[in-house]
Amino acid sequence: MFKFLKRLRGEQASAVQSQALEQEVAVETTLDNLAPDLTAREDSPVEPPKSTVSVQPILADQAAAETEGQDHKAPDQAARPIQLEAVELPKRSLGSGVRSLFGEAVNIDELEDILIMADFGVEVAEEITAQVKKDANKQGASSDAELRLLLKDLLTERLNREDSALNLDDGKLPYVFLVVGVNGAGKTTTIGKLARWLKDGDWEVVLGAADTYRAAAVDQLATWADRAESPIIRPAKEGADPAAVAYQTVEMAINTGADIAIIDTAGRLQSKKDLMDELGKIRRAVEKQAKISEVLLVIDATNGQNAMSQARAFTDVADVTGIVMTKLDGTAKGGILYALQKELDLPIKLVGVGEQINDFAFFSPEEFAKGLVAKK
Ligand SMILES: Nc1nc2c(ncn2[C@@H]2O[C@H](COP(=O)(O)OP(=O)(O)O)[C@@H](O)[C@H]2O)c(=O)[nH]1
Ligand SMILES: [Mg+2]
Repeated sequence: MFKFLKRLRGEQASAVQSQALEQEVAVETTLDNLAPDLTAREDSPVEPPKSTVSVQPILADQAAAETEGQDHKAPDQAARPIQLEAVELPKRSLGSGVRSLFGEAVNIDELEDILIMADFGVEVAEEITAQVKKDANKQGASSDAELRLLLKDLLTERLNREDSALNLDDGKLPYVFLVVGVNGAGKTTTIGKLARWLKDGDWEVVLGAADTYRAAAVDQLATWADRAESPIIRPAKEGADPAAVAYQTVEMAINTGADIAIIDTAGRLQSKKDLMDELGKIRRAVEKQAKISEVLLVIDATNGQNAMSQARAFTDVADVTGIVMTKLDGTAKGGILYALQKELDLPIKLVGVGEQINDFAFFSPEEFAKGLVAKK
């Protein structure tokens, strides 16, 4: 599991602060500094009480965050160091959200067609099938179970990337996530689930309803904000400037000492230029105060090959850092995930496997591949 840095709060925080002030130590916040502590923790047979988890003084000087074009509003932030702690987010699982490719025993002669039907794409299907055949010959694998295992291992290996974790670990708070994608892709739902998940991990979250064109969209995010017990910045009126909402969301996160601001955007795609202008304006508004940690592109897996052209429309105009693939539960065409990650050369970071609050997870190549080859 990934470990992420959030603000240390409460008594622990004040204890660390006074300790830090006495010693007048300021430690650069990098994962390297944390590494020895984390290793020690993992190796210890009994988990130490929470108060000792990461109570070495890790101080991040927020005002010193060397983000380009940064223009921090709150001057007192400069004097106040932020203390961070490394945490894991609660476990969520893909569960049975991924549909198997095989209704019957694996027949290697049908594999290519099955992969094509699952939207892996023709070339990929051909290439994977050839590789499975080659490996099967080499290892003398021929039983159903052996072939499933071969395919699972192959897919897992090929889907594995170093950059699939969310960018929540550079310690420059608040982290800001922009969430983009066409209408109906699952942006608002994903934000709600993500906010609840972070909240369960004791993070403080602020949501921004920068999809200002439809009152219903704002209300929908507000409902999720309630479920996630997190504040929301709403536009003053329908059609208000999305960039202003984004600005205020980050401002609130800074002023309340929240860990993360997540900004919902409109999915209008009238023209590339409009989209670029709007997202560019939001980006600049955010960057007046903080760095953007993630631009998450939400893609509906049930759109099959259309998902690819949709994704391109966004990756061409926004600096997308990761993909959220929703509605995997609703499709037998899970191969689109593979095709997207490869063709766009962007990591799938999160997946949605249902409409309920816990129906999503970090993308795990192994869990996903297991789901694809599972026996029904
Ligand atoms: N089955 C399923 N439905 C989803 C998932 N994510 C979102 N939805 C549904 O998709 C619809 C559109 O979602 P919404 O978040 O409003 O999309 P937005 O327009 O991009 O904000 C809603 O009915 C959601 O409940 C998912 O992972 N699985
Ligand atoms: Mg929405």
